[in-house]
Amino acid sequence: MSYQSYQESRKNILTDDLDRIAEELDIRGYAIVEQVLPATTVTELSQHLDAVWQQQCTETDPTVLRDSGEWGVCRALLAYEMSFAQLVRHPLTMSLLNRTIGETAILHLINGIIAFPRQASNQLVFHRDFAKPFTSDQLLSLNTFWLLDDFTSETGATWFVPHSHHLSYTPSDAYLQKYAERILAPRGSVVVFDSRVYHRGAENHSPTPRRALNLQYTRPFIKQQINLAALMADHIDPESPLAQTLGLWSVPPPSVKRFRVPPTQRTYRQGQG
Ligand SMILES: O=C(O)CCC(=O)C(=O)O
Repeated sequence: MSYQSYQESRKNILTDDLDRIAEELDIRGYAIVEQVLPATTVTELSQHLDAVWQQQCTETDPTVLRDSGEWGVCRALLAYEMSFAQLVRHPLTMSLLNRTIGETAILHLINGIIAFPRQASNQLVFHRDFAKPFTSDQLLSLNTFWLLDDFTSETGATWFVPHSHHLSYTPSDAYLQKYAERILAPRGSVVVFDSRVYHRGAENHSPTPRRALNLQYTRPFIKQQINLAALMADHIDPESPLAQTLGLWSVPPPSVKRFRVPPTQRTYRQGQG
């Protein structure tokens, strides 16, 4: 295809699917990638998610979960089941992080989202996962949203508002409703999104729960939703790449004395950013 090339404009050339994902992420704020997880992995992770949810329902009274808007939100999955670690540093995620936030990105949260049939949830309202009253010329936060069930209009596929990650204000309800688009994709897909893009869940009209895993990554100087670094410290090798992604290499020194050690020994390691 021919196009007119201006001296001041660089034409984006796509050489592989990662280029396509990165371009859509930049321009639209999200991209869908199908057939990432094999069916056996989806089944295994779905079973683990169901088990963790049962456990979290015994730890916190379901009435409290409902009243606090936590119903169907299964937090800090990794602290309950290490199998979820395979998603934390999934090759697709790492490639995208390296192109966007940088390789020192840390995991901000790892939550399971269960949309039970015909049940209200806090996720049904348009929101941003990184809702801060400022914009940045560098990407600060990125999500990978793994679909464990088919996302259809019946099961309550998520709505996204393209381009809304660039806005410094919240669009009107009329705009959000008019321009939102649905993620219709099969289980095993992943939706990669800029955490500033507006999105919302939808009511599940099917007879079975609709499950997904939401992983969010930020630059390492941003605090985690739950202190995953502390929670996981005794369960992983502190020198492993997983430890870095869980935030164990970007811990503020706990005292003046611990700050005044050689920089190579600091708990907030050199070069983490
Ligand atoms: O469940 C959904 O479709 C949306 C989930 C969501 O908005 C979130 O986890 O931030």
